[in-house]
Amino acid sequence: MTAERYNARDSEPRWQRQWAEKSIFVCKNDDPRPKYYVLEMFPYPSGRIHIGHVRNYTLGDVLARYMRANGHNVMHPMGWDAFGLPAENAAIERKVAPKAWTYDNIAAMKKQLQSIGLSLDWSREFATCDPSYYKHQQKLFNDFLRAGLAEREKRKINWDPVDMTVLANEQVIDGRGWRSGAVVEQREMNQWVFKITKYSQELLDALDTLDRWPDRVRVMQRNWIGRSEGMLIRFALDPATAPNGDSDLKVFTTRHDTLFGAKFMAIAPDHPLAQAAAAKNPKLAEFIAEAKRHGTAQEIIDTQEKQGFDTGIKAIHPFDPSWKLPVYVANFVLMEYGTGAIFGCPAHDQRDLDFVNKYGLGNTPVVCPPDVDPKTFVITDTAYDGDGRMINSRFLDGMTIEQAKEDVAKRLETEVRGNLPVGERKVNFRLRDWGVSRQRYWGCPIPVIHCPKCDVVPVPDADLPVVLPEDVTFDKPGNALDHHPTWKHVTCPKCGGKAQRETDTMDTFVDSAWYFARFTDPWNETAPTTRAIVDRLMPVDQYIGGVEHAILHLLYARFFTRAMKATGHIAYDEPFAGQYTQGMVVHETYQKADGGYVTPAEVKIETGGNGRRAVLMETGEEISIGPIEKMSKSKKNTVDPDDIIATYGADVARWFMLSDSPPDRDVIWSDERVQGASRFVQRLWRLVNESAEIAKVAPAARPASFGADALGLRKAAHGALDKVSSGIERLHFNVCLAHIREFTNALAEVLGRGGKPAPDLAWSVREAAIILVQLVSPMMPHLAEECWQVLGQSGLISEANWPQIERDLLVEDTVTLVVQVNGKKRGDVTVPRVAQNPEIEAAVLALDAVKVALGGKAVRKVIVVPMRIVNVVG
Ligand code: ANZ
Ligand code: ZN
Repeated sequence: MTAERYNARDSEPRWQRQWAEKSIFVCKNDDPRPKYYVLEMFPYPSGRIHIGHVRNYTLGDVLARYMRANGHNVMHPMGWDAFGLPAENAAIERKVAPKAWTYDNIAAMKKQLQSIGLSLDWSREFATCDPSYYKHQQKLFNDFLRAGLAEREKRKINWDPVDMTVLANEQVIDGRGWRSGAVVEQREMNQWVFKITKYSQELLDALDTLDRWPDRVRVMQRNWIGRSEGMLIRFALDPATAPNGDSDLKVFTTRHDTLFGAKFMAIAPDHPLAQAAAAKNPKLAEFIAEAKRHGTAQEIIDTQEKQGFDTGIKAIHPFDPSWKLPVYVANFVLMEYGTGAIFGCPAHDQRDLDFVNKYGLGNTPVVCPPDVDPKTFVITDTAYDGDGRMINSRFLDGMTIEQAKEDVAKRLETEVRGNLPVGERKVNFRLRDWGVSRQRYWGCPIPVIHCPKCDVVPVPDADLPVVLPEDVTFDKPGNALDHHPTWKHVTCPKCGGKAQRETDTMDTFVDSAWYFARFTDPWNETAPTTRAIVDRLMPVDQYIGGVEHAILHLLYARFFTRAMKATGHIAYDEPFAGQYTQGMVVHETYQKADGGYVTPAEVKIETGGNGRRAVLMETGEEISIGPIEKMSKSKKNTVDPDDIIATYGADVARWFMLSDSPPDRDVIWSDERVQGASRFVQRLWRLVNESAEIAKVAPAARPASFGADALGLRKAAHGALDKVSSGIERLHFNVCLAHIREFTNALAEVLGRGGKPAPDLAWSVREAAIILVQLVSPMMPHLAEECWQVLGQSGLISEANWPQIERDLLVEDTVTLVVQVNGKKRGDVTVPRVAQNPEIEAAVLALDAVKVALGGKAVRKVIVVPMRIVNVVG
């Protein structure tokens, strides 16, 4: 009998309704079973789910369903990262209120997410723009402020002089305001910062404990924190040349061993000494203004040409009072790093070398590579930053770099000028404190009040939340909170006088730095967390998201965890025990002769003798097939999840997402392969229906013994069960799918034999079909529920326990054979089960024990008794 085709459109909504009605994915905080917390990075409510979301949430869902079937109290929540600029842009462009726009988008995207069949606990849902969420964030801010973990600091911001507004970095395009086109200025303003640098060393050290994080993410964090061991050295300034009587120039260096190779000093354009010198030198002032116009951010500095301006100031070498070094203002020295000043050693630093070659300052090598003659060692265009011995360095000559560093450090630490040591050892971090002030409306208000008498006064905890006003207008550029007629005018909580609210809101990275902790008890109205609950449900056991968040989001979350611990909100140290970065969904691009892009839906792919060609369906025009790229609207190479689900069903989309590549690699979207996934769904459906017919006549009780056919099938079933189970635990989903396909073939082969199976085989077919359906249930849960019914199983498969593996059915991949020489046991050898005699013989003859026993005699014969013994006759 042939079953009807599986109809996803009918089946999927039906099961989704049942799951929701029975609340089976709701996690109870008092559930006594071991907890397992799976979390995918929550989405920004842009309006529509894209295919990358489908991949992200499917990966997490497979794990969540698997852990649930394995007896865990699984928490798999979902929420919305809902503050941010796009809502304000929509307000400006389309005149819709940011709040309405955001919540409408959330409603639309929630429907879409539900159509994917994810096992989410929606009872914990919140959006970061809910006052009931950001109220607690404001409380955390207050706590951090009291604990010295939040501070006010003068910071540079991007100022648009035409729109008279502060711009986010993303709003500065090629140095100009995105809307006005005006050249953006850097201004100093008071900003709130979180003191993440207090934890620099700890954030670095703890990376070593995160053994379930990808190495590349840990490396990226390590580099971002950027620990350097070096020295601060005070160079004396030649009094005859120093402006304003400055006597010292302090530099940070990691290469104090190279001091005798110094050729110049360089300071940042905004270094105080540069400012002082510029006051007397208009040309220098102009140079500095120009450098600042280009920006002083690291990325800009790395790409622009190195330029300097000789200030005329001279610095004196710490080991030789007669040695004077020119002080330049240079566009490659950052004010924000170290001391904003360096000594340049061109022979051993490429940047310094480029600089001296441009200004004719020459170089002296002071480290000679091993096996190179110091007399002939010269540097021209390529600096040498490798290992070697010191040369041209007076008392350091002959030392290793490390010895020279140590010697210099000891000397400079003990040498005193003006009551202070000339040098001190210093550990420097690249990590900066986290500036969180944003001059924007759609964000969490920073809960402080500025009073002319009392200065900064936190809003009392009892008065939280400070709620965003909804009656705002966006007709003027800048921060709508600032323009609001009444919102910012308040009385000071301390003195009762007239005061003003802070109108800055928090960086949206703050919202996402602790939401995962809030999911543990989003119902707590009085505190951000409930200690007894959060400390039990956290950390997140498996966090999954895009690699674009490998640095900032994950680092901020790790900082927040420490700050929340310090202020008594939690007890654990790290938020994410396991972390996984998934690859992107990519697709071919298609271009017309005129260069315009066309969507995959408009293109027909033809495969023929000379490869693949693409034609535009409407006109038959030949289209060129471009490179495979990340899906993007501009390249029109996107596929809409709604279309895919409507055409094939969510299970097919899920199966495809898991099948082709390991989850951390990019997956190439291909219609042909999606159709392949769809065919597999129908095949599985047919096989399960056929198996169900046999299952009906199978004995209920387990047979006492199994014949060869039945045993073969059982081995295939339990082998697949074993491999898929461990594969899911390691997130090797593509490998799991390959094993499932292989097992499906084994079952199909048995069914294909036809005839009436013996009772033991019939029993084994039923067992195999049940296992097969359970194996696919984390990946294709709707199809699995439908099959579960066909097989006459009770309840929902989403609530069923994972099948028990019968270990004695697991076929060993290798066998161990006894090795004899002339009939006497000399050892044993382990070979692949499938190994043929020549391979076994070679392995045996390579054994030391065999060589010794043969004592140089030639081998006459090797006898292999399959699976048991190898006898070497010599
Ligand atoms: C002399 C020297 C000689 C250096 C040499 C390097 C090689 P990391 O490892 O990243 O900490 N430096 C210090 N402050 C700087 C600033 N504000 N802007 C630009 N460069 C700065 O790098 C430390 C090195 O970067 C320091 O060591 C300094 O140059 C430079 F053969 O001092 B070095
Ligand atoms: Zn006051």
